[in-house]
Amino acid sequence: EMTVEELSVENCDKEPIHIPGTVQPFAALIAGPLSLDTVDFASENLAEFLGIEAKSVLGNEWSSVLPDDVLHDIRNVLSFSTSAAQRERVGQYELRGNKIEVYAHRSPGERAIVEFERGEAQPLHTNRSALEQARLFIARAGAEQTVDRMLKAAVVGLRSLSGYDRVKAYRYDDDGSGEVVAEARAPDVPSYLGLRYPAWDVPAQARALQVKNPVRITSDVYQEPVTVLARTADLDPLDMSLAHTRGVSPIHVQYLKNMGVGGTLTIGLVVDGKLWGMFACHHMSPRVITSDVRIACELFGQIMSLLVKEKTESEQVAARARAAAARQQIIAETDATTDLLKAFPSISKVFRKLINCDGMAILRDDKLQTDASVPSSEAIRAVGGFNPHDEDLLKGTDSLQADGWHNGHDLGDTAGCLIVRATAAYPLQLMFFRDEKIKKVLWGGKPEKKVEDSPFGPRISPRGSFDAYQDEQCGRSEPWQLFDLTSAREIQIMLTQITAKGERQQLSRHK
Ligand code: BLA
Repeated sequence: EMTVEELSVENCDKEPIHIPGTVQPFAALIAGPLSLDTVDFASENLAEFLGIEAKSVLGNEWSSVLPDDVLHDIRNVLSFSTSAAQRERVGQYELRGNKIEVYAHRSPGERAIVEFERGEAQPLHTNRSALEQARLFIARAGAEQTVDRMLKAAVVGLRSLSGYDRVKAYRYDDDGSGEVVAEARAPDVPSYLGLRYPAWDVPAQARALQVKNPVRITSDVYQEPVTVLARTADLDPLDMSLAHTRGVSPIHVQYLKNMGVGGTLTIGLVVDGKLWGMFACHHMSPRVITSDVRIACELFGQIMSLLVKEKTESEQVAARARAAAARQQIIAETDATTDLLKAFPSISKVFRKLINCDGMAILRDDKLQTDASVPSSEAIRAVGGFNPHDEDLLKGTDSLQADGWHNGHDLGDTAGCLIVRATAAYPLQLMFFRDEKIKKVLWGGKPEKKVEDSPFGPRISPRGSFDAYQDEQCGRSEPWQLFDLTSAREIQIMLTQITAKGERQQLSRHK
């Protein structure tokens, strides 16, 4: 196991955050074998919830800690959980004078983990129940037609449901970096809308956990972590992947402090089993929301994930239809490949609506026409260098530099390129270019002052993240999405048809 001293920005993806050995003070836990014979683990704050000292229960039977009816209910919950375990509510009980909410799940390694939270309901700021609110906001967000608009409505709803000061929808790129794409916030709270973060900020193991267990609460960045005591030192560490009270990584706590945040709630958005994004909720002061609100937020996130998939698919269908219509239009107006070159200035406008890019070129033999932001003509010719052995009619890269396509010629602002060719044998190609991403990234809110003296170095701050993001994304464009490839495929068909038409016309002219 790593100590805090060994942690640094270079190795934070190695921190075993699923076995922190601590819980957060808002809840306590005990754990042991599924048989509930012995208590192997107990958090040091157990007495605050159950009135029994943690030290005194280690090694005892569970029946000496909890009344029979509670144990009976816990057994029931555990027997229903499959190995893809879910944390489930066992019930609310009066335990030594305290109202206690009890939650149980099977942890990886076939252990029972039981979490105890305080039962007194925190008054919501409306008299609607959390579930009613979730239903209402799901309906409102779901009524929007596109993913972007849905997320804008979703953050407003989730802010109302969760009560956090600032709620952001964050979208991951394939490389684990990401962007704040929607935000709802209290008026006096700084905005993070449009900000980008490097993959480091949510390291790989934390992203993997967001898939396993989408709910993550950090109740108070100033809290003292509570140690989880083990019966003996030789037990395998307790895997808290699915526990809500899992202790927080010290390096992440520092990051949140540097952001000026007191407490957070994060809900992972998982589409087709892959992490797609998250809702990140920040409160300027510490905040614990009751488990039922947390669960309503989780449900909200699950349904948003499904709707992301649904709306992405219908956007895809619409894009395909638009591309097909444009294809028909261009084919009708063009009757030979030469004409495609001549018509390029007006046709490029149609293309650029189909494929989101910063510039375009058409290259036939050595004839070149360009529109908007493109690399030098030498670079275009090098990139488009016709190779009759290359069978790919469609190929793209988000980094010409990294993929070595440009032979060292000047790329200007360009970083990414998508090439569409008529046929493998015919040297006609359309090229779509994208500028380097960091040239376009805006640092939305005023960058906070750099935190130089944080124990983990200056990287752990919003401004430091931006510098790291710039390093990480240097020489890259936005990646080409499925969306772009769908349109590109339509354009490819069009090129083939135009080429065939041109060849037919030439043939009849020669007759
Ligand atoms: C975890 N970092 C996280 C998590 C988020 C972020 C959402 C998931 C866990 C949680 O929500 O508490 C980052 N939060 C963000 C970002 C936004 C946000 C990008 O609201 C944007 C709006 N973090 C770093 C660096 C390291 C690091 C450099 O920036 C390590 C060197 C570590 N981040 C780190 C670790 C975790 C984490 C270890 C896991 C924390 C845990 O679960 O205990």
